[in-house]
Amino acid sequence: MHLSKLRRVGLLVASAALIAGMAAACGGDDDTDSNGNGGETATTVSVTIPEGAPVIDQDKLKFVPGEMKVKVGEKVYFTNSETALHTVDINGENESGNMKKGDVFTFEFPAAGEYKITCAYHPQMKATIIVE
Ligand SMILES: [Cu+2]
Repeated sequence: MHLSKLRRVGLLVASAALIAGMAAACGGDDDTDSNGNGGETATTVSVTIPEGAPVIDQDKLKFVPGEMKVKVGEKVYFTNSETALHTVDINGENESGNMKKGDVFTFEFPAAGEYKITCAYHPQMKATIIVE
């Protein structure tokens, strides 16, 4: 359990470095990004969070709030308000990739149930989302 968790973090770090390296290698001086996904790794998108939408913020090494109820298919917004790098792992799967300060990750929970939210880097970061 502990071992596999550690390995997972190691893998994430490795793949993040790989992506950063690839982005640097592309450099904008050629047009090799022909796979149709538009070089999304380097893009900053500003997201407007609708009034009243469910938001879980990553701040002071916590998810705030630590528990939330949403409806099936409702879009949940995860934000990072601090300089520490975080992820949104849902039931142990890293869904967000690395989140820097100001990043927003959205997720629509497809089915009712209780979902455990964690961060790959900070084991103390936990939240529960109850989808009904
Ligand atoms: Cu974290």
